[in-house]
Amino acid sequence: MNLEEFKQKLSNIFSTFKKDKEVLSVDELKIKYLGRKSEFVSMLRLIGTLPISERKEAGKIANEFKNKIEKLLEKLESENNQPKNYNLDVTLPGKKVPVGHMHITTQTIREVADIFKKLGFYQVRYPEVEWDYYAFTALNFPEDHPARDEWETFFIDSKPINSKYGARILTPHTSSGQVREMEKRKPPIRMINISRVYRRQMSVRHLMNFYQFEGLVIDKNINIGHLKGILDFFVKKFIGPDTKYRIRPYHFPFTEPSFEVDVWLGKENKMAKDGWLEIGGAGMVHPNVLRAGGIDPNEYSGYAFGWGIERNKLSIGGINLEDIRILYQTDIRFLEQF
Ligand code: FA5
Repeated sequence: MNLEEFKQKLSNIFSTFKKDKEVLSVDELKIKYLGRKSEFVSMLRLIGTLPISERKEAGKIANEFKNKIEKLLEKLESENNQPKNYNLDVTLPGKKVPVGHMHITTQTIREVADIFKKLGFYQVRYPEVEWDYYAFTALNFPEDHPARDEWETFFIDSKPINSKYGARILTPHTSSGQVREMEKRKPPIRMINISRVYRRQMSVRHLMNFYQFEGLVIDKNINIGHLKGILDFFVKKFIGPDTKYRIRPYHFPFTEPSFEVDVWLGKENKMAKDGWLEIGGAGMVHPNVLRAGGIDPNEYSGYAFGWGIERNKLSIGGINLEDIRILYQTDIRFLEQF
């Protein structure tokens, strides 16, 4: 090889470098063009084979080649370490990743729990798979009394399997936590039991499984004024300060007297009946229920209320659903509004 051929070879290497820098990364270029096994390094070894008079010039040319490549690599590195035809425009706005949030029911459970916790209630949760005893018998429902039918219960066992507790069921209401709580704790009791309940019901106003929140307060000298005060506070805080509602006499075997509470949603509201939506039951704890929980009704009295989480949420102004079941149809277009 002579100097002329040496120059030509380096110039050829530079031409392929120019093409490669469009497709290879800076690291790959460094290895291919200046690395130990590169063509350039093997050319340096050839300098010693040139005529002595040409070696100095060849060394100078090789040095210039190396500097030129290094400069270009530095430039590429500062241009984001990407080959030029890599299609990335860092100035474009990023893609929005959809962000989920808590389901409307979970949000409501938390809101309700917060309100009652500030009023001195503690939160508990009792079994969803329950004994007939806690859901009915201990709550003063006589055996085979038609009032049980109102709860449209799912039975797990068709026959009673326990002489005291009866059959196993899916609890149809959170009131099953009342006697469980009394067995666990002596008065004063101020529980809020929020749990899932099940019923053989299905309509625009009825879900087959839904949530209830159950308040139970037992202490000395508890009277109906305390119950009304709590319900009034809750309705105004949760639904709104100007909520129109009514407390209507009703019958529950486990409270005496008993009431139902309706909220006025207006005639045009699709969930309401004649403008009113029933959101919960309440009353003074029946003496037989206190006895079942080992509490002396001559010494203590109490009140209880059991309301539906979903129905309460839907009674907030502006939410006007045609069918309560949409809550659990996992329709993102609906859920993302809350
Ligand atoms: C009860 O379940 C009583 N345990 C309430 C109670 C507790 C009364 C303590 C006295 C003392 P009721 O069946 O009415 O009562 O249900 C109470 C509330 O649960 C209803 O007002 C409604 O808000 C909700 N609810 C009842 N059934 C359904 C259903 N199928 N789907 C959605 N919400 C329902």
